[in-house]
Amino acid sequence: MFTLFPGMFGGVLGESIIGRAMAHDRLEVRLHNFREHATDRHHTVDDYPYGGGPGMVLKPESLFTAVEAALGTPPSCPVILLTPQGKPFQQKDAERLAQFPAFALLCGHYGGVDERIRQHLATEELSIGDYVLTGGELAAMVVMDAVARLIPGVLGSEESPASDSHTTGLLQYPLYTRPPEFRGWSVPEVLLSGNHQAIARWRRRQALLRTREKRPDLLVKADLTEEDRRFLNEQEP
Ligand code: 6GU
Repeated sequence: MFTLFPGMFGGVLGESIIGRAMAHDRLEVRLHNFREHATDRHHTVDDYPYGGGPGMVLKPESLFTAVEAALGTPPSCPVILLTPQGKPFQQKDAERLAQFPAFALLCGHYGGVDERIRQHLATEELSIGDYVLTGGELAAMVVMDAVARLIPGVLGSEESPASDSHTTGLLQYPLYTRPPEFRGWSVPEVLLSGNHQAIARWRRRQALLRTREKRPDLLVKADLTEEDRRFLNEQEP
């Protein structure tokens, strides 16, 4: 991570699954505050845009120097700029990035970054959605978390990513745990039946219905069997 605000990462890196993976050396995250590479007396990292206009622009020098000091010239790993102009980050990007031994995330701030950072330092640009954040840090944490949980040993065996929503292309089926009745609301009978084939069929069908209801865009791209299609057609309102 190359950021002006390394303190923002403390909570995320110290807690829960990511914290455990870091403590067990299954994941390493290096935080680089590139302000430390600014050479002027005030450690300036931003400046006014040429041609005028609102907002400040992140200067190229200290970010280039910080990345090259950490990763060499040119860096041999992906260098990803987080920006609302980037390609929308998807599960397939997380799966792709999880294959690399390392990658760098560059967090922009202020009104934007000098175009030479995009053109000559970043190897790709990612956005986490169509809304604007104050900086790339939260987006970098989202990308880091989504990739980290795909690295072998980061999730426990109880937390397998194979059945994730977005890995299967469908939303996850409904989950229930004890008690079997809570405030008069019962767990679906089939889940208590012990019939694993019936449970698997129910879950698949619930995932199909739920995806059609909430994310019809995903259903179009999902890998459906003849049986899936038949079921959905029968359920048509
Ligand atoms: Cl990567 N950065 C910022 N500043 N805002 C965003 C974003 C990134 N992705 C969505 N909104």
